[in-house]
Amino acid sequence: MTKPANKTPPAILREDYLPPDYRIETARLHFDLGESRTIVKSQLAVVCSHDHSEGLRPLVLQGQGLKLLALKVEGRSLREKDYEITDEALTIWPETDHFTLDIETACDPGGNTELSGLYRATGMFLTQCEAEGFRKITYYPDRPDVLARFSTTIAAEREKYPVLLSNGNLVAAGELPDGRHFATWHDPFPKPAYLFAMVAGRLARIEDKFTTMSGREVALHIYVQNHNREKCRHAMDSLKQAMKWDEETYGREYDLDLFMIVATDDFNMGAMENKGLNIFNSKYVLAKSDTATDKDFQNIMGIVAHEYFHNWSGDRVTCRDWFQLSLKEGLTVFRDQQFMEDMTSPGVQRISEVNILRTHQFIEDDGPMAHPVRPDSYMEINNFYTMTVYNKGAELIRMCRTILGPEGFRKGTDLYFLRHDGQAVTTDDFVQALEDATGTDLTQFRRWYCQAGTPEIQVTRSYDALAQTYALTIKQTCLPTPGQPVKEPLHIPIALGLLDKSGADMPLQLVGEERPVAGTRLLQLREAAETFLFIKVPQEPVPSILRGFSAPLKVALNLTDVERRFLMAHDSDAFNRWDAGQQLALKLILSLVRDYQEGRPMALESKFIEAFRQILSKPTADKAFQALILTMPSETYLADALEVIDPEAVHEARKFVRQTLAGTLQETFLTVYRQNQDSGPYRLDQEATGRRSLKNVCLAYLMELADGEGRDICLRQFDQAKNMTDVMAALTSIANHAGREREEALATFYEKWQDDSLVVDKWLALQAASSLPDTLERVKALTGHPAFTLRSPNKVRSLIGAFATNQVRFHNISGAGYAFLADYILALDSLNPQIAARLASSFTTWRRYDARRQSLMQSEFERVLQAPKLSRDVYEIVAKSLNYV
Ligand code: B3K
Ligand code: ZN
Repeated sequence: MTKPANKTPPAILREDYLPPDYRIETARLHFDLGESRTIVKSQLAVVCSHDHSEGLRPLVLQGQGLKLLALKVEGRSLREKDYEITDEALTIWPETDHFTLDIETACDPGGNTELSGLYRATGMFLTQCEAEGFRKITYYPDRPDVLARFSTTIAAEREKYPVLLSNGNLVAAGELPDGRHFATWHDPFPKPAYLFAMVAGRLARIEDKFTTMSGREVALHIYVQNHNREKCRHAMDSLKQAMKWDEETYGREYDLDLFMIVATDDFNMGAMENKGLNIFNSKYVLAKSDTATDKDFQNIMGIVAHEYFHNWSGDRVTCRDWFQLSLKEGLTVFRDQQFMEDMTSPGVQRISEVNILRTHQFIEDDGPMAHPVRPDSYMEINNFYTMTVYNKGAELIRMCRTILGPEGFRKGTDLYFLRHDGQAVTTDDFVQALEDATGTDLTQFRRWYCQAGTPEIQVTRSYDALAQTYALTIKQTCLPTPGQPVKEPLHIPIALGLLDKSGADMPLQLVGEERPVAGTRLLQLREAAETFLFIKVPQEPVPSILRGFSAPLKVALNLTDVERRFLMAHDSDAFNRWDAGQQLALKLILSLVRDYQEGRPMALESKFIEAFRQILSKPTADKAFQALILTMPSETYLADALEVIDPEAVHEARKFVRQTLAGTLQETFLTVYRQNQDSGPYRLDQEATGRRSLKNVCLAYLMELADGEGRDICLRQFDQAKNMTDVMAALTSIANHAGREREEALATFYEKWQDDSLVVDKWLALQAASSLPDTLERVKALTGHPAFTLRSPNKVRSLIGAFATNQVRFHNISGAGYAFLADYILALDSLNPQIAARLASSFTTWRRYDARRQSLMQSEFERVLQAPKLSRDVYEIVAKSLNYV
């Protein structure tokens, strides 16, 4: 097929950035809410910000899907010849360097299925403005470097919309004729339009309060639908913990008298940090132990904290342009990770962060959409809310902290917040503040922001017994990525330890140093290859490299199995203890994959089983950690290690390992399962959640056996468990085994929970993730189920999204999974392009598969591209995947 050049939207380039020509000092908005027609009046105080000695430049205001009703400058209506209007913008030619602009427009919130801008869903009016939704509400300079003080009046029918909210503080409210009422809000902090929010609806309010470190009282309000009012306690507690933590850890105090969270079922993403008025997907607010899993509780805590932390890292200091997105997202993800490390088990939390990075971000960095943490170009900014910008961005901040040390880093962030408060800045400004506060040179470190791709370090070691020296030679490489054929060496912090024969960390002394350092130490790699020479090393150590995953890269180091088992048993670093086990399992499963592919019988070596048995049977204080060590690497992670991905072989080999372990160690699994039963009331502390994880890992292994006791235990747990963690663990295993019990359990579950939308999402997702051969048929049938609708992003993610990440079923060699996904990308594209584009991303790894699968996926891509009208969102993903642009 030839490249459809005419469809290609223009790329926006970072290097084209120009400061805005006009500032907006104040924005006074008035909303007259109507379901199919809402009138927005906007009064802007406009001030010229360019040198106009040669004349004033035109003022360009972005706008989409709006009907212009009136336009006045200084109170005088403009005639049609005085302005220009296109599908994207309104342009006027100012005659003075400051003036008042009045704009009146109409929009249709009821017809807005994109859930961007102002929309109506589940009886509420809501807004979502990041990144470019404000332009769907009114004509405005919709860019993050235009900061204005907003006042917002909302008028609506009182009966249907008793609650009217916007950013800042409530300054007036009252009655209007015809059963309508109004509320006026004022936000004293200048902000870009992407942080604007407005909500109107019939909502219940849950209240609490927080006293800040300077003694101010802040009212905390969570708004939900009335039937959900009992499910907000955990979110509220998480918010208060986050507020306190940010004061203690970063010295950041909340700045308004009121902080609000609104929960909605209809939301394109997780949540949004609008100033003083966060809007959340209800999935990340609502939880009770019988409806939410331990993982849900944890996600709520992390996301509530994340959005709250944005108040400083995002709202008070914001981004100059969208290429700088990681300025706020990378920093805020890092802050929420640190918070979770402090609130839960740091090792377990770090493992889950690295798991996400290695299984998803590494793959993105290796594919057609690979981009630097600070991208250089985009077609549709919504496609760049990626793992790279968020999670790799957070790793960059973590590396800065490792290089500067905790105190230096805190000095750096203090300077950053002080220097840039109220400004829209760049990632470079952030790094500059760290440098200025500590006198550290991060020039080379900055390359991490502009180079895409996952680097690899190759480590070779040599011990000289006579000289008692130990040399580590570390080489760094990074493969080319789209548009970046050559990579420069990065500044890489490598935390490491050397273990002596007893398993203790040796004191470490590099040649030229006066005295040794105890425990973990930091090496800073700057060259393409460097040798680090340790002296006074009395015996050959076992190296523990990249402790705590101190840099986002791959490590090639030829440890023996014996050394890996030694690290698993002794490493003082929890992350490396876990990773030694993962690398052992990875190597083993990959060799079984080859056996499977070449028709040899698969067999598991007894040493592996023995090591596994020891971990399983040894009582451990941190049971959540124990559960992680007992979990085999995911199919996605295993697949990524193969030259050509073979989803079926990966699935079979992994299953074989699990079945063999279950068969050999059945009694031990049963004992550990029983020992970790908890018949008392539900608790959410680490001890209780750890027990549940360990017990449920055992249950899943036991369920691998066709004739074992596992099935009965699992059905019993499903019937009797009082908390959703245990119910879901049982039902997930049941859904992976065909038979009457499966159908009954799924039906019983739906019957019980059909009115709880979030629980129904779980029911859809676990069926879509099942490894059974009939999964696609089942998913197709579920698209016709009354619980499913294409209009709800949560439902689409739960069913279609979960299926698209089901390695073995989605990639079935028939290609039926691909055709199914492409149909849904096309169907969704006209309703909600952001969600359609997210689904399309599941195809971006297509070149990693065999020729047959490649060609099947490619033809689906081409079918999508043939669509007469395709959004910029989907177009960019598909065209870049095919190398057309
Ligand atoms: N900043 C929002 C994400 C907006 C996504 C726009 N497509 C949530 C967050 O990262 O906190
Ligand atoms: Zn964020």
